[in-house]
Amino acid sequence: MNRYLITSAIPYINGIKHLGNLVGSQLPADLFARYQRARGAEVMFICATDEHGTPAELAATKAGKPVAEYCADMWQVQKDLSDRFRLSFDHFGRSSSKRNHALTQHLAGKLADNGLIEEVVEKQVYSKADGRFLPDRYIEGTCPNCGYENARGDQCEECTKQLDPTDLINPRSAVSGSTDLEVRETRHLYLRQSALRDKLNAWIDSKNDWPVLTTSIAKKWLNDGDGLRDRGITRDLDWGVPVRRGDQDWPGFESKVFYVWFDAPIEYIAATAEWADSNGLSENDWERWWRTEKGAENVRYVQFMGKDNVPFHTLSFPATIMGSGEDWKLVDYIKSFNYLNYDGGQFSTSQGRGVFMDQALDILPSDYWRWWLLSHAPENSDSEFTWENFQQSVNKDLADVLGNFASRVTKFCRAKFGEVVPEGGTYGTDEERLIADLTTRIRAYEAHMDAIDIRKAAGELRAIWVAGNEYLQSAAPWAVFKEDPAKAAAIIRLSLNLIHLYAILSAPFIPDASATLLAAMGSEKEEWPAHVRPALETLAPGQTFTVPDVLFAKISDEDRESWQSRFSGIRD
Ligand code: B3M
Ligand code: ZN
Repeated sequence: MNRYLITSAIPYINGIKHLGNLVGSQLPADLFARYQRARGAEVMFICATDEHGTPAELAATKAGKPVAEYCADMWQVQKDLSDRFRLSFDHFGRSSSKRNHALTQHLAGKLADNGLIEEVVEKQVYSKADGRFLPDRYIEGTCPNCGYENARGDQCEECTKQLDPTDLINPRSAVSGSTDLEVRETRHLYLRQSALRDKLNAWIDSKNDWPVLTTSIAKKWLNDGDGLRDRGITRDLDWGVPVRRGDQDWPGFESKVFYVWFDAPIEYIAATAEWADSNGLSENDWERWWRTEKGAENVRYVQFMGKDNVPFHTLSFPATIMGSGEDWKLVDYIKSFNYLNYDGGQFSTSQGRGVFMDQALDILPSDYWRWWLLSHAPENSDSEFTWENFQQSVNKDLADVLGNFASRVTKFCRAKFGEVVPEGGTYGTDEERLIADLTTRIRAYEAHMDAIDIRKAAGELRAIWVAGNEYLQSAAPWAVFKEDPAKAAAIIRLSLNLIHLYAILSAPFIPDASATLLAAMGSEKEEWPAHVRPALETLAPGQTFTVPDVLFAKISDEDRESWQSRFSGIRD
């Protein structure tokens, strides 16, 4: 059996995510997980909240809560929203878990044993006004690489370059805005990534099937040399994984924690252990996903993330894994995404610009969003959300094509034959042509889904829905019925089966609508259509069904305009 380990980049705990975040990692990962499950694969789908580091501390301060309490509350908020978006994680963990503490400390110990950790006295920015060091996001300024003015101390969002706080031009404190800063000395642990350059290079070079977006970013920072500069993996912060060497103290580091980007990817592994713990399972049950000597060599590991996360997943995290010398599973395929923009600008958490997950669900159910976001995923370039485009996609694809098909077929059947699959009649050339067409299209759909070409997969699914509509239009059972009711019965029987087929094929994109259709068709069979002809005989004559409620309501111009103005400003 195929086995897939699927991880989504773990969202920072610092607030509710916007739709750009959602489409850049969690949602496409869910699409792939649902699809592989439907194809009969064994899937382990993992996500978590990223709870350490400056983003968490800054957000907790802003919310006026102790950071541990803030994280616990916000985990619940994010968990509820991911449930409501139908993100089908096997486990939604927390990077602050005991498991992650222990595993992070363990891996740091292994790296040290292997000579890959160095103690360095480094220069850090200290803010006199704030009375503290300003690591990572505590400091903002101009990116030395691209000139972006709001770059943060750990990374420039604009050009994806990993930075050190001292690299920034015109630096200022993110806490107080103070520019009264000085450089002071402090001791930190460095990961000697540069020692792994050849190994990493060879590894990336072997990944010739990866998306260009992923490899181009990885190679850019690898070849530029700078991406593999040895970097500090500890910080002068209170909140985080305490620095320890395995289960031993690390002398001189008692009051320091590991850097958030050191422990966050380790949480992919730790969250799988949390999954086992919360299901009363054994070590072996999770290790078979992660340790090659325990079966993980037969697992295909796929990661999903936004492009700004690529350097950490192609360089730093693999350096941790490789450097440990242990048999941890390395990623097999990294699907990365460009940015989704919002109505002529950028989505922005810090500026509260765009539509956030909770707001989206306040106005429409998740399937509407899932369909638009996935069918417009920013795969090959940045893409843009506009309300006009959203209205058009929902009204055309979901309401006019899929929803209307289900409604016309079931209502016509109820009127002429009752709420039961009619018997009689045989197939003619129209039906044979449809079956041949669907066979080709479903195989193409599978190929795009297997390749994680999301827009192409959505396009093929839409074409599959359109094929049913065109068939119905040309077969015209309402006209045929008068002359040849048996033929009309055959057309309708086929069409009812098409609804069932659509429910199965569409479930990875729009799980709720699919469940509604399956329930209406009164069928529990959810088998993936290996062959179209038998799949179109799933609902046998005599089987009862019900007319489903309106599957997708159209978005009116008034709604569109009111949402457009409601979400034009800045969220408080
Ligand atoms: N939390 C950044 C983000 O949410 C970061 C991802 C970590 S993946 C290990 O985009
Ligand atoms: Zn930059």
